[in-house]
Amino acid sequence: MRDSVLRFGTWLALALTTIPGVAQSTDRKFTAPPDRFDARQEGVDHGKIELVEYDSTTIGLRRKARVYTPPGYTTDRKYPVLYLLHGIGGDENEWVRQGSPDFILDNLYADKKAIPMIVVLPNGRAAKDVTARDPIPKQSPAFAAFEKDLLVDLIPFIEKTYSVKTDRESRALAGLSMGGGQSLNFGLNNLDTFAWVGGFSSAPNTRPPAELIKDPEEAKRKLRLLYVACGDKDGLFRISQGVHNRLDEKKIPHLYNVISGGGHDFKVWKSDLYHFAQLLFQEQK
Ligand code: FER
Repeated sequence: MRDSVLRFGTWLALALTTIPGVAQSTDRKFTAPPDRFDARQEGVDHGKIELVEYDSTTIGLRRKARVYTPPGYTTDRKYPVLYLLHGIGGDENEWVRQGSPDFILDNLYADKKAIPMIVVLPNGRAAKDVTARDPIPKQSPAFAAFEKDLLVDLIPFIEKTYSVKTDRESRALAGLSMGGGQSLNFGLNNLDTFAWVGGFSSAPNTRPPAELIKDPEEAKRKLRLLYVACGDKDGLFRISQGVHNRLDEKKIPHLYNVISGGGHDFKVWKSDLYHFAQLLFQEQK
């Protein structure tokens, strides 16, 4: 009896992982990045990070962003673009100071593990008089207002300033915590602009899961990648769990990466960038 129960369990587990449309999201296993994946390595070509300023018609200000161009960036080629967003305490410098996005990508290119791309690191707090020191309720509307600034001001600025591809399949949007919530909210609300979306440890600014995707069929058709990840020791874990459950319910393909023992910190977010960047702008391996 016990034996047959066990065998039924094995059969069920196999069935769940092989029947199309059932729990497809949890199949992929993400391993920890290798040693020094985020370190500046000798013998590897390096990209550049520069500071740009653009006119925000949305906010009525000149606003700053950092832009990473890959090693050997040339106007003879057109590159896809990842817009990578920060958290509640950050700005355009947060990823650069704490997340080593340039070294992570330099090292991936050197190993031919990622398609050369431009990474834009905006300031996602779109307001005249709100700072990282303000309480969350004052900051939240500024993070929400960034949707318009991004679509109307920043993306057009990037596309006229850099040698980039401008179709939806050449734009990705991802971010950490508040930026993860922004990425899910803005990305899934603008599938004609973004085909690749990632939420890393997304915060409570994430729309309620039932409201995130208005048209599941459109999402299935247009999304090339939806990556949802969180550490299981993160106080915000339930947000990503809720999004994942809703996506499963609506059978929307996505990758769900639960980082075992992971907290709300850059150890997790650097690992997310390492995995997410390898999946971008190409057929899934
Ligand atoms: C909250 C807790 C945390 C919240 C936002 C955060 C909007 C954001 C954290 C971060 O960006 O690191 O209740 O509400």
